[in-house]
Amino acid sequence: MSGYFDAIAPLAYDPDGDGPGFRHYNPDEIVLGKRMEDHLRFAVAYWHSFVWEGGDPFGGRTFDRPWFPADTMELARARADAAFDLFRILGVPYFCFHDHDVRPEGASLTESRDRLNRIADLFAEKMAAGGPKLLWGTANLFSNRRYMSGAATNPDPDVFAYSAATVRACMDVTHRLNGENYVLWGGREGYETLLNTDIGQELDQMGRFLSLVVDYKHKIGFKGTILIEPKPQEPTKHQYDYDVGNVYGFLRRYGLENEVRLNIEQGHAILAGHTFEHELALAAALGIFGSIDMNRNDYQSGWDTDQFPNNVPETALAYYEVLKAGGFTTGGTNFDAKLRRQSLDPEDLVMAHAGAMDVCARGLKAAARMLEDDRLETARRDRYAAWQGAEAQAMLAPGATLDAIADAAEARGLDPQPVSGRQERLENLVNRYV
Ligand code: XLS
Ligand code: NI
Ligand code: NI
Repeated sequence: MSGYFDAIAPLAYDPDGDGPGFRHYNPDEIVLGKRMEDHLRFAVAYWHSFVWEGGDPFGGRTFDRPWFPADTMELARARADAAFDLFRILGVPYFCFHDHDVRPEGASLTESRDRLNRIADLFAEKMAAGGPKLLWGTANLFSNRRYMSGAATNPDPDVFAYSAATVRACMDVTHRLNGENYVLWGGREGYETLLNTDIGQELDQMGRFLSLVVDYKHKIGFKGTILIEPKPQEPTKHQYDYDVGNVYGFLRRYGLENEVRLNIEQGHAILAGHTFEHELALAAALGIFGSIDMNRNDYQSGWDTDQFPNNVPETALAYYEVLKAGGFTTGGTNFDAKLRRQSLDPEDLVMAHAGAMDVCARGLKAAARMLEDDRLETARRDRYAAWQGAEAQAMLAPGATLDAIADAAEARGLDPQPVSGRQERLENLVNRYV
């Protein structure tokens, strides 16, 4: 117990209440035959809630947390106590962390690994004592200046090797804590100027690194999923893991499309000029959907502001795609979200998560109703119904030739007539659920 959240009791489902509590998130409520908690699989992100200090480009720390600056193991333990207190108050089933979030870096790789292991011992105790499970672990290969020019894609092979040692330590700890996934977000895997960059060389390094990670997963018997998190800009001008389509091409090139899935973040989708649901639907269609980071950007400022979700129609359309993809298996809903820098109080941290959980619960319920009613899917199926015909199917089957299709089209005197896409009617239909 840290004492930090002492004034706040564990939150309960209290639909008509006014105080701290959930208005819509009811973990035991059955949605489409499954408990809401098991659908949503919420996770708190250690970094934004317990490491971020409230700074922006014009000013430093605004938050005053008793564990700051957490540059000793003692303060790192105090931070862990506070983190597990928040997890308990929220009743979340999962959390996520980077190595860098939970322990101060040591003077050597070995000392950093030992420190990570000691914090993992503490996590293991707290998890066994009723704490949440680990949705995913990951390595921070972007904050330290050694990663300035990339981790796996660095022109210096020593940084590649240093990154390998760091990832091994993080995968070991994730495995030991029964993490359900291991995430790689390529924060510095990109470039600033082509004038000093060999793109082909860097992509080969990144493909090799990922193959080594996959081999190591099998070597240690880690049963979780390896996830790549695409993001188009920030911090480097040109990120190699730009978006879902781009990562799929990368995975195919290095023969990893059956080994790696994606962790898709709403804010990153927006930065890439897509909607969240586009990225989710595409990943599902390509068979690489894994998990989500449910945090949005500010639509005006154009950068990754990592805000808690608060727009029900957006979350409804996202969970609609998640449900259509069969729901989460090892994945879940991670709040990779931070407070606004004026939100100083312990209550702000609790209420931000509680509100986000409620928004997701409403979105999930709306998505479930849309799916159950089947009206959207009926309309979608109807739109493609002509493809069920024998002649249409034959065009897609092996043996079809452009020649034969062209001859038949001429012989039939084809003159296709456009059909309405009915977008507004479908939008009106969606509005009845959200
Ligand atoms: C940054 C990413 C990061 C990953 C984990 O924009 O979202 O937080 O989720 O490294
Ligand atoms: Ni992000
Ligand atoms: Ni993220």
